[in-house]
Amino acid sequence: TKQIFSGVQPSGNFTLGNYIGAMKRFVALQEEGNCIYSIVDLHSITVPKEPKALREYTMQLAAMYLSIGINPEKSILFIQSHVKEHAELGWLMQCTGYIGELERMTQYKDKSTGKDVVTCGLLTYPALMAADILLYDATHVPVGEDQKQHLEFTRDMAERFNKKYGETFVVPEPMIQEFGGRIMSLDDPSKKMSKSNPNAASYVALLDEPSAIVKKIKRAVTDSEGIVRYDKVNKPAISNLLTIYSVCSNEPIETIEQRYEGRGYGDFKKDLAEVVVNALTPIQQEYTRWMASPELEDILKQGAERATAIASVTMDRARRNMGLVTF
Ligand code: AQP
Repeated sequence: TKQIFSGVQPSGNFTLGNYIGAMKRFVALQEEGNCIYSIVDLHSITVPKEPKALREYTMQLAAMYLSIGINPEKSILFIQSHVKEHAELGWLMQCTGYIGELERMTQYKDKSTGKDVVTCGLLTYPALMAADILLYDATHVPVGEDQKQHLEFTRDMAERFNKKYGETFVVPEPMIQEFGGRIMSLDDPSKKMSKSNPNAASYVALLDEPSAIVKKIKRAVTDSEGIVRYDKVNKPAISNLLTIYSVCSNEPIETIEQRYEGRGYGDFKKDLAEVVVNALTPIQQEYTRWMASPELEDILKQGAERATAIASVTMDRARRNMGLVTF
């Protein structure tokens, strides 16, 4: 059976990109193996947050996971900082990876360029991510395409550690969708849709009101050809909108292309907004329910216990193999 691990950062404003690229698949994967999903708060503090906002985002993400259909009886859902082994193995991974490898990461370059101050954690982020995955002997890791390089690093760490200290970790496989693995910004199809983009018109947030969704999609960048056709190279903006349409409506691209033959972008965008609103409305309703639910805390506590039971075994093995004394 597959052992599946993935995480999302509680940095607020979860976007359609997060949903289509990663979270939507988390739900389906519950039928394919043992799933372990984390709210990776330790990752989110690599860019310092207001304590109050971090607390809120964390609980909001927990509610969001449940709202999209993560079943806590099937899957383990937990807050990363509740399982201390993440920080501990993260350190061992920092002592396994090299600075040069970390400095080459495009996410690090993107997020550090032009900043007055950059935390140490932003650089060592991939070491912590490697720990997250390796702790659970994950065989499969569903992520968006932006995480591909970090996944490669995780595999390198597992192999390097195993070679040096003996068989300790399972080398995981990334699961990146060819279609939807990289949703682009609405205002610039050359940039990925990102929740930390200061321009809120660049993304659809999962919790956006219908009227905001309609407005954002109406304003989305297109091209001057006026033909609804999928062509990632020459028509990146329309291809991105088609991808969103297709995933949210569960219809193949060709069906959608045919529907808008001879019609302009106006009709297409109007319907796209409706499709997105229809996909998000039930999630938003569930979300309101979960945010008010007293069960939320218990689910996370239980998740942390179940996660610790697995992580502590791997941690012992890593400690022992590396030569840290264990009694
Ligand atoms: N635009 C995207 N298209 C497809 N997948 C995406 N993911 C993120 N953006 C897109 C995937 O969502 C999962 C959770 O992401 P994360 O919380 O770890 O943060 P991130 O990858 O750094 O995404 P953001 O939205 O850009 O967040 P910020 O702005 O805070 O950095 C991951 O599997 C990711 O691949």
